[in-house]
Amino acid sequence: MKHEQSNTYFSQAKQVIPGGVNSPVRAFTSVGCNPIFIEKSAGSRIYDADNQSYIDYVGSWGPMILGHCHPKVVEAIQSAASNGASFGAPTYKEIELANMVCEAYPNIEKVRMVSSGTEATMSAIRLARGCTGRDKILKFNGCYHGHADSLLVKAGSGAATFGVPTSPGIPADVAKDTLTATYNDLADVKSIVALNKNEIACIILEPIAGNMGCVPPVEGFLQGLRDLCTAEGIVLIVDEVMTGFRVAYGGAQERFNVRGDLVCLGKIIGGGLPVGAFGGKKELMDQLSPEGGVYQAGTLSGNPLAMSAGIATLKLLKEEGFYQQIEEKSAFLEAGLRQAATAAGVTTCLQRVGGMFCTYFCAGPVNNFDDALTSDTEAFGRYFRSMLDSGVNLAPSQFEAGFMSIAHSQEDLEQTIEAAAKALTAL
Ligand code: HOZ
Repeated sequence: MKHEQSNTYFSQAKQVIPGGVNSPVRAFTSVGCNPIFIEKSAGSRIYDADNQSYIDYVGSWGPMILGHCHPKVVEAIQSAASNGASFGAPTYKEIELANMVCEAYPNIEKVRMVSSGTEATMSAIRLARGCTGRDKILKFNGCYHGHADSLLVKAGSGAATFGVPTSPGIPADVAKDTLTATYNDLADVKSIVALNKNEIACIILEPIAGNMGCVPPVEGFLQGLRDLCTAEGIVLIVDEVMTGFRVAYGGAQERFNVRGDLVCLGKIIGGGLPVGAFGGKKELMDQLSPEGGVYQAGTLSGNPLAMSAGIATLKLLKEEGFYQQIEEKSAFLEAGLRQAATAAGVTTCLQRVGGMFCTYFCAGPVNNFDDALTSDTEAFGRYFRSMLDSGVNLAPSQFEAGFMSIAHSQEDLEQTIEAAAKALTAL
């Protein structure tokens, strides 16, 4: 495929936007080609500036579980916009979405809306620190929780794609309070906690890591963290920005039956509009300002357009059989991709939970970030470019997850498998 218009736009963008993009992975740097500029979308497809169509498995990095431009979501946004784009004052829609979130997550009794996943995790950590009076936090190598200073340490995809584990610009004094452990290694966590007794405010994790590809928790890992946090008075923050309403209506916590003290949400709850949220039990959440002393605020928090898109989206997800259909589509794709790799004689490791998946170019299994780094990223780059050329849009980094939507048709899936067979054979 030719990308003349996209290439022209990219040159123009680089003049006025750092690297030509407003979020680094979008620059396609690690896959060895220029980014495509998107003009429009519908259902399972996006269309670039050269009017070429692609079956889309990025889905705005997760939110578009209904596919693009679902008529009910579009209508909800249009109708909200006609009443006003932003007030900086409370609206009923905030209560409606908060109720839906609380119903879906029994450990969320109160929820605060923010404008991005980064704000959600940053604020949840501040709350955990405020509630415990402790400064240190523990995160996992390869887990990404947005780009707040204390969380941009060994942060997976965005940073890993560019080979910078921890960003310059993070004060050493801030980074020193961020401890890192190996994902899926409970013994490692226990020894770090023992070494920092009564000093750790929270443990934060992606319950299925989606910023080092797609790494499910091994048996007992989540429950082990839960027990450890309870015993040590540590706040367990489950970052479900990616997995919430994605791998089940109640997210990974429903799927694995383990509950955090605080939960971060984003992506799907905004139906594609900028949103984030964090919530938990009343005792913790009531320590937030104005009830309590932990400050957190935002002009666009609870924005009526985002609330409306989120409400419309969640209503559709509640329909009978929704997640079963996502599972079936994803399982079909997984089986086809595995078969294509075997037929081509290429060693791959496909990992998937519900509608979230990743193909690594190594034997696997991939249980942590070091395992993910064994994937042949050059091979991934060639695979990515061939798929794009065949009209399939994958995330432009080995360390990101792919996302299925309800709009992907059987024909889309078959076309994707065919494209993969071609790409893998040519590797
Ligand atoms: N690494 C981010 C998603 N996991 C990238 C988001 C974006 O570029 O929009």
